Order: sequence, then C-alpha cells, then structure tokens
Amino acid sequence: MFTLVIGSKNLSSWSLRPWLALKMLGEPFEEVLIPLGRADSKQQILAYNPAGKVPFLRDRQLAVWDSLAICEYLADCFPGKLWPLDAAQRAEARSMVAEMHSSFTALRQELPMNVTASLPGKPLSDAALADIERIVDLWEHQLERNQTQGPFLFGEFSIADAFFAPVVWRFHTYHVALPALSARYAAHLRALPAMQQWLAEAEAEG
Ligand SMILES: N[C@@H](CCC(=O)N[C@@H](CS)C(=O)NCC(=O)O)C(=O)O
Repeated sequence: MFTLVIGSKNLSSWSLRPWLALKMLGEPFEEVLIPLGRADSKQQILAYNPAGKVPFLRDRQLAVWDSLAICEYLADCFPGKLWPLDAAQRAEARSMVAEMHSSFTALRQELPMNVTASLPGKPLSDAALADIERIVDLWEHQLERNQTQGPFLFGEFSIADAFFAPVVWRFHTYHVALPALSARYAAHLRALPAMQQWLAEAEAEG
C-alpha cells in the first residue's frame, strides 16, 4: 500500500495534487498528515523526507518526493489512467503541468491556498492578474476542445486537473471571476467527492 505524507489540508497546495490523483484512481493509501507552521513541523517532515518537504510518497522500499514526481510515478503504476491516451493531448497536458509546477509566482504569493477562507476584494498586482489570465486561457483552450469528451481539462481526469485543483480553491477563496467554461470546470472540480472530503478535513483541522 502507498503511504502519502502531506501537509495541512487548508494550506498545502502541493499536497493536494498527489492526494487527489490517488483518490481519483480509487486507490487505498495510508495518509500521514503533518500540520505545517508548528515548531516541530520540519523535524516531522525530515523523519520521512530528507528534502524536508511534503508531499512525499512511500511505496514499500521506494521513496518518491515532489508532487510532480509522485504523480508521474502513479501514472507509471496505473498506465492509461492519469495522462490522456492521445500523444498530442498528453504533450499538451504535460506542458500545462510543467508550467503550473514552475511558474505563476505572483499567484502563489498573493493568492495562497486557504481552502476554508472567503477573501473577496484582495488588491492584486499586474503580475498576479497576468497569471490568472494565463491560467484561464489555458483552461478555456482545452475545455472548448475537449468538453464533449468529459468535464475535465482533457475530458477524462488527468494529472493536469490534479495540478490545477489548488488553483480552483484559490480562485474560489479570492472570488476570482471566471468565464463560463472555466467557471463550470471549477465548480465541477470543487464538487468532486474527493475535493469535498479535502475541504471537510481542512475545516476539521481548525
Ligand atoms: N516542488 C515541491 C514543493 C513542496 C513544498 O514546497 N511543500 C511545502 C508545503 S506546501 C513544504 O513542505 N513546506 C514545509 C517546509 O518547507 O518546511 C513539490 O511539488 O512537492
């Protein structure tokens, strides 16, 4: 069985990605939650991951760290499940995931994930607004093309949706206005039983 070590559900955007991928696979896993921001958080994380970060996955003797590496490993374990089957779509999904993983610094800084909060009207820098515009463009492009195949970015659920799931919470928390397709997509993601479970458990964290 997999063991997934994650941080506080209210705050740990990186943790949500592989957690959601495992849930969407329907794969049972042991969850270890380390509350972030406490005096001993780092020490607790280091007991699992020498890199000192969550998420972290253990599969028997194998250690996998970093949300992207974990999702890629899960895709290897369950071929055909977490990436689009079509090679061109897969390339685009990987590009979007890579961009999400390595960019959008202003969005991360100014709209931190805080799933239980409602914080409308926050003034945003031009850089954060540009990040939002870019993400919405990416979503609209794929949703327009793939909406007949299913409700996710590439029709079926993929790692791309896992990577943008934290952004869906950010947009919700900060009341970011979205065009129709993106709004429908975000509502669909938020309504997933796994996302509702994440929210309920974030609320229970207090
Ligand atoms: N690139 C890493 C980033 C992981 C990361 O920054 N995790 C944060 C929590 S969301 C963390 O572990 N913070 C605790 C610390 O740095 O002590 C990934 O994708 O997994």
